[in-house]
Amino acid sequence: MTARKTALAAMVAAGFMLSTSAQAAISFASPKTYPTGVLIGPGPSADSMDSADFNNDGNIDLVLADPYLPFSTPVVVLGNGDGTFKAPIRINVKLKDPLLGFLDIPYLYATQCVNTGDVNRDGFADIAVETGPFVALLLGNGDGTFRHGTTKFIVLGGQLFTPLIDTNRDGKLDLVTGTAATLTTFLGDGTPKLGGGVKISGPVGVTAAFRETNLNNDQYPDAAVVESLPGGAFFRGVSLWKGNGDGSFAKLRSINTGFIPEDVVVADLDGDGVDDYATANSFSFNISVILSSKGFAPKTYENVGKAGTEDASVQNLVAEAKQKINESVTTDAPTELRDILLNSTFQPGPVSIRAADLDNDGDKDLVVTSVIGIWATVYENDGTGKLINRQDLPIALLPQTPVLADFNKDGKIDIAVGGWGGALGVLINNSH
Ligand SMILES: [Ca+2]
Ligand SMILES: [Ca+2]
Ligand SMILES: [Ca+2]
Ligand SMILES: [Ca+2]
Repeated sequence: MTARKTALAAMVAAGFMLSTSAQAAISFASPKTYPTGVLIGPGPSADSMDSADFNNDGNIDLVLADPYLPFSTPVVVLGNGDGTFKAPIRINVKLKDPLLGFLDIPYLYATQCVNTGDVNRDGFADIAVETGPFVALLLGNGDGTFRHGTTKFIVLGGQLFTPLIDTNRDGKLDLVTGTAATLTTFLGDGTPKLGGGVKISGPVGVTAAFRETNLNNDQYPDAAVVESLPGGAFFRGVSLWKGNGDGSFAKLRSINTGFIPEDVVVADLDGDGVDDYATANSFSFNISVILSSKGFAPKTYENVGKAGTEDASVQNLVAEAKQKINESVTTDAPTELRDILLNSTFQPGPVSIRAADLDNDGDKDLVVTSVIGIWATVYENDGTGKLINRQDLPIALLPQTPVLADFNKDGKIDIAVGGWGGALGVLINNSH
């Protein structure tokens, strides 16, 4: 109680958003812990844990990177569908080194990140990993086991991520990763080989996270990238990139955040139809919330009028906005994206941030894990992007990348996160 009062007082003192309005409270049951076999933890990569149904039983499963010890392949933890998890299974796949070529060797460098998706479109979830100077694809067999898909050489960049995104909307997943001074996209051809060619985007500073976003309402995914920007937002930025539709991206602008962000989450936090952003700033010990409005997306302007209005002034606004959007995407001029930057109060070394509607009230709430501590910090969204009712929930020792999903199929989003000591902490959502 005292701690809560102190936290609230600190929030008021910091001028952070505070609401006294009654809200449906977010609550979680006491944490349960399951073994992962990943002793030091799945690592600080923005994507050190992910989820998919690997054994096709309808239950959400987890995969964790094991980044610290050589020969450490990822670990799969199968879900029982009731919020509990089975014993961990180390993925037993050899990596064919594309440089040496003649050897099937275990991973030399351990796995730094994991991202799931069905690359070869066989209905079974696959896993993309980064391991040393390689990205590799582990093909799911649909029973919780995997086989080697492909391995590609990369020139290492900063923090590691391998999201599987259909960048050119051809129905085939592509693999995007951060490389030295660039972003590299391996275009998928629907086969296990990711054989559709390579696209390079840049230049880019040292990258820490890559998330899909929508900047301009065209059919192609855009990107929010956590990036240190020499000469610009040095060590403190998230940059927004327009997807060119061919697998490459063009940087439109950067936004200053707190110091050394490690992760960014994309979510429409204020309900205006435009993506907003929040970053986990590991060295300013806070999170930044960037509310976008009247941005690249004309949708905001259309919302100026009431639904179905024929008001000419609104139509003019829309036309004007579209004109500006066209200008902004064809030049490097500052865009119309207006951001409101709000920094939270103290977080002990926040490294990961995720969004989901935890109380089923229609807005995305935030979950932050901090690598110095034992907590998943939950912020309730009041529907306008203001974060209220902060709760620091014990979940695991030095918790790293959380996965938000409904593990027990009760319609409420739960939290799982791997931490040190081989522990998977799970918080089951029991909000009313
Ligand atoms: Ca499953
Ligand atoms: Ca597959
Ligand atoms: Ca909510
Ligand atoms: Ca649930």
